[in-house]
Amino acid sequence: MTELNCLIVEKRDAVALITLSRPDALNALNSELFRELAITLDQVEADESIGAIVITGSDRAFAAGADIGEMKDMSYSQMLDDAGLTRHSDRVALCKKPVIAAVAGYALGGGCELAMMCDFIIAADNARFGQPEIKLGVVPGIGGTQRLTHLIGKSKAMDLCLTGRMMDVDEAERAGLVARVVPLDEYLDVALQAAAEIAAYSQPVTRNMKYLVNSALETPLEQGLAIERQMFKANFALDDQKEGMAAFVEKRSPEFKNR
Ligand code: DAK
Repeated sequence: MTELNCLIVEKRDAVALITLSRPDALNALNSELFRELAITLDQVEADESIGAIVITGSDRAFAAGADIGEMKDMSYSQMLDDAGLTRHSDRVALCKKPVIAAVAGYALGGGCELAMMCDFIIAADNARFGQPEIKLGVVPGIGGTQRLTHLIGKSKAMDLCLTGRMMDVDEAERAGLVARVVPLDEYLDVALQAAAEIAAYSQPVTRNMKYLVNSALETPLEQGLAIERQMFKANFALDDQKEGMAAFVEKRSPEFKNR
């Protein structure tokens, strides 16, 4: 793998564990980190032995937002250039393999947005989420008004975006932002365990599953149901469908071959 300054990347059997690592800045997201994340995801996607990904930070912070020091003097034309900070900022949302965010501590601004780009969030009981951009004189830029509103509804999204307040993990779970809340000393293991479980399934099926669930947010119900029905039928072109159903009938564990 490429030498990395802002990430630690480990392979845990069929799971890639990506740890954001800028401890002096609470993992603030700078252009180097976004670039490294994009390169890493390119490599992980190309590696057939990896079936799922976990992105995590530290116990104190998943990420406290974009790097304000890097961003503060940028001009409008630099922003429009789609270089540096803006270039790779949505790469996680485009990842074809399942991605779990394992969040502890602060997930603010771009940090909350990065967690929402993942497929689901497993949070430690000290996690805090928010979109504090309003306090800096800007609106969110990578999903804070859009994905957040899809996930938790207009009223709470307005509350968070307009006041810039943080919500604790219980409120985040009630609101539907977080899939599971676990004690701080367990959140990473629980996320890795969930990722290992997913990685053992058929990769073409997990990829289609992501596509379908994401489609539900963007297509009318009738259209979404039609796509789902077609994809269900298309599963029968996969050896993995034959294997999965044969294994059930033969009362054994399936061995998926990703084809
Ligand atoms: N950027 C840079 N440094 C940060 C940082 C950040 N976002 N957050 C924290 N740090 C640094 C602090 O400056 C401090 O550094 P030193 O002073 O020690 O050198 C160190 O991390 C520890 O932070 P604190 O001393 O402040 O720690 P506290 O426990 O007192 O407070 C805090 C923790 C998370 C409440 C506080 O640090 C804080 O409010 N941080 C800023 C949170 C924030 O406003 N985040 C939103 C940033 S705006 C886009 C891409 C991305 C974005 C938008 C568009 N495009 C591609 C279009 C995203 C925008 C944002 O995220």
